[in-house]
Amino acid sequence: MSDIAPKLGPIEGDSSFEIRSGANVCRSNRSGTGVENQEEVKMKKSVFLGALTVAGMAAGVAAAGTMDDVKARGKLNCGVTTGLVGFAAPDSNGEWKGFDVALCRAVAAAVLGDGNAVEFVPTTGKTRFTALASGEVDMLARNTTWTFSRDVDLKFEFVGVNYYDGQGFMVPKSLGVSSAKELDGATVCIQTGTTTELNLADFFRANNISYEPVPIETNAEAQQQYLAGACDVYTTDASGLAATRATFENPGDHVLLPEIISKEPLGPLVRHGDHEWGDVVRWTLNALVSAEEMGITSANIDEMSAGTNNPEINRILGSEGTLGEMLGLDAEWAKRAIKVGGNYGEVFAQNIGESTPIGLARGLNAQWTDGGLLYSPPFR
Ligand SMILES: N[C@@H](CCC(=O)N[C@@H](CS)C(=O)NCC(=O)O)C(=O)O
Repeated sequence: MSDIAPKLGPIEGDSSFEIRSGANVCRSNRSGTGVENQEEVKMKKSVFLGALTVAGMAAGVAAAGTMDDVKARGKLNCGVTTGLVGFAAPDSNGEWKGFDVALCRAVAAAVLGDGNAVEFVPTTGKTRFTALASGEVDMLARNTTWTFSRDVDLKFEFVGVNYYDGQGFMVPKSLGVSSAKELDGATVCIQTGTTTELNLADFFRANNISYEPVPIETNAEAQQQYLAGACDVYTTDASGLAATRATFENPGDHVLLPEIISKEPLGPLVRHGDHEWGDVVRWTLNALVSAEEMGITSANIDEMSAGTNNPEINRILGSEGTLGEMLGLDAEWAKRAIKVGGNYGEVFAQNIGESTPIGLARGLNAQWTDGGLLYSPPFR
């Protein structure tokens, strides 16, 4: 971790840094009813101090020009999770695989011509923002929810949404619970520094029920604690619950409760102020989404890039127009990005889709043409 980490994270023993709720760098309280008024007052003070620190760092680092740094380094430093199978985790050969990993590789292929030119930097819910603000990573592709305070206060730029999600609850079937509203008095495993922590407090408060948080830092730890019975419930993004349950020995012994208590638009982010770099990451994601909409797949991309009778496909794949040049890249940037892992739909199907153990339906993540929310702006 970079040496500026302590500036961003909560400082032990300094009560003014106990909760950075608005910025989602928080420590759980164990009072059982979520965030209390007294702590909200402290939060305001710490958010102000934290914002100054982060703004200073982000501005300093962004001025350097991330694209030039990445090109000079010959490698993209991509911040991912510490491990969430299907989204980002090393396989048995130590090779990073997953839905978020595919986006890192696509950006590396667009900028550096090589989808393997990526240093995957594991980050937790707590360390991810420090890693990005300090310049330790060039981007985050890590189950991170786009919120007002992360954008405005922490000074990051979410360049799009690659997974529309919401927060859910998982319980052992043996608990006999069928609704989150029946969880009064439950112990809840929850990752610190997340929106999850804040939504949980809101949900229990709104329903006038109490809980005992069991704070944990990584998904691996959550899984361990939950399976050991240290908490009755595990709550996080519904996609994360599905991914975690898929790794259990007996997934059928655990149920996801029907309530989805929040909106969690998950997407890649970069530092505020470096628009050239933000554009590259944004349009790489858009290229994967548009490719699916237009029927460009890893199987037909070579053929299509020779030219088709659809001008937008030609502009994406570089046989017409100068979009690559406008980005500071060559004509084939998007072709390379799409070729690495396929279009958005291929990446989804291969890593987290219905035919994988994670088994996620496209749902909100279907193309707008299929009733979903995926909608890339036009390539023109
Ligand atoms: N989307 C939420 C939660 C993100 C989060 O940290 N999720 C956990 C649970 S699915 C995760 O990705 N853990 C992976 C890890 O521990 O490295 C946020 O942005 O705060």
